Amino acid sequence: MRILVLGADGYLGWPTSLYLSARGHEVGVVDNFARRQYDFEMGVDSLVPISQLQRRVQVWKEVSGKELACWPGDLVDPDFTHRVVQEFRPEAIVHFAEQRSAPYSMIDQKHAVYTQYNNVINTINILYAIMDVDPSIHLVKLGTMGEYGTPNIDIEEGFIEITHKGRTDVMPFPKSPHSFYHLSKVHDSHNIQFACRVWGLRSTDLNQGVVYGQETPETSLHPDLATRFDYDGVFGTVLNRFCVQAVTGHPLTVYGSGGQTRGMLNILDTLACVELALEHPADPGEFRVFNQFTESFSIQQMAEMVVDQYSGDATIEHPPTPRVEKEEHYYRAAHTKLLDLGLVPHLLTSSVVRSLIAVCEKYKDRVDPSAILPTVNWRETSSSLITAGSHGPSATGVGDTESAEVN
Ligand code: NAD
Ligand code: USQ
Repeated sequence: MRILVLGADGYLGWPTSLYLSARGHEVGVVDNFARRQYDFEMGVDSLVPISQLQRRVQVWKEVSGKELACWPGDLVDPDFTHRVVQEFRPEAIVHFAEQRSAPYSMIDQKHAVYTQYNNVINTINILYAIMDVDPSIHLVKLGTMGEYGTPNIDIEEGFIEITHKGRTDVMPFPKSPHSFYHLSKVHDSHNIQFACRVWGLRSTDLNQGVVYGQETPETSLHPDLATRFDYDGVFGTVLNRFCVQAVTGHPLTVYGSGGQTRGMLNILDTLACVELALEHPADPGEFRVFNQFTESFSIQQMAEMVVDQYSGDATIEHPPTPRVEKEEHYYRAAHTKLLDLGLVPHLLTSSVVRSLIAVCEKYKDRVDPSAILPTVNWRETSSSLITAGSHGPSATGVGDTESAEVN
């Protein structure tokens, strides 16, 4: 299959590109390096060193004999997006290319606007490019479980049958997202569903949970093929962060009571789920939603797992949550559709936690302790990014970067 991977320089896009290439697909990779720019802005870096995209592509060719067609550029630019789709002529597009941090989207107005503009507009550009070039292209879009929030009822897989005043219909499941970032995914879902309904496009929305892990069989082949690993208070996700905190002697930062429950999955399952969606495409006109996670845990449970598996002393602290979220709640979300297609999950066993801790041990000298604590407060309209060399919102500069000139 000819597959275009958007956001291919990122945490998940890069290993997915290698995984699909290794399986004999022709893969094109697109990225505007915005993610690297956020690191510069915040004065932080990936725990695991990463090479530039062009170097990664070159090393992959040396290691595997396979080529990746490389398209540096910004999907917010409609001409660029159209040209890539026109010239590469994919049968499927996997779309990872968004600003994906909830705290980043809550820094201040500029970052909220940047996030929604970047994510919503680039997705609209992709829909137009597909419609103009080849409406049979299957769009596999990364959404998020956080679109649903934490309602006091079971979460269904995308849609719910509602009977209202004696009439019944199947409607999108009600959304109650956690942040301006998560809201951007809701807006994307609506736009994609609309394009499927009105233009007959085909799409799978993968409502993914929080991902953990760093190594895949392909990225482990050479140090220059490694994918990024974020641990800072803005981009680091919870389990990855807890492992870094344990190995650096920092108390594990369970926000609030830690009863927040989230769907989780191993990075290896992200790759497998994307492959399953590609192998079993949506029908023309179909907008399909898969809930892409394998297990759910409370934050407190995950912290305790890390403490139990770490060979040294690790402690847990409970700072007040900087977010506005329920700290104790009901959580039961359906996630059967990918299992029905054949997903065999990699579950969060003790040995998986230990292997994640081992990655963190290997690179712990690269950790900047000042980047660990959260600085973005959901209750304020302007938060400081207290990292090396950065002193508040005026120093964050997202609107000053070429890729983010949106205001
Ligand atoms: P990431 O930030 O590491 O990667 C995203 C990539 O997209 C980056 O390399 C960035 O430079 C690129 N990008 C952003 N805007 C772009 C644009 N306008 N044009 C071209 N490239 C652009 O994020 P990730 O963790 O790999 O996540 C990938 C996707 O999966 C995101 O859509 C995210 O919302 C979703 N997701 C991630 C997780 C997780 O735990 N990491 C969980 C659920 C869903
Ligand atoms: N949390 C802590 N301590 C920490 C970090 C996080 O208690 O040090 C808590 C948060 O308060 C939250 C939960 O852990 O309740 C998850 O936070 P997170 O930062 O790991 O994940 P989140 O902000 O939800 O975002 C991540 C990805 C995002 C993706 C989402 C999937 O960054 O791209 O969409 O996971 S989901 O959560 O299912 O929406």
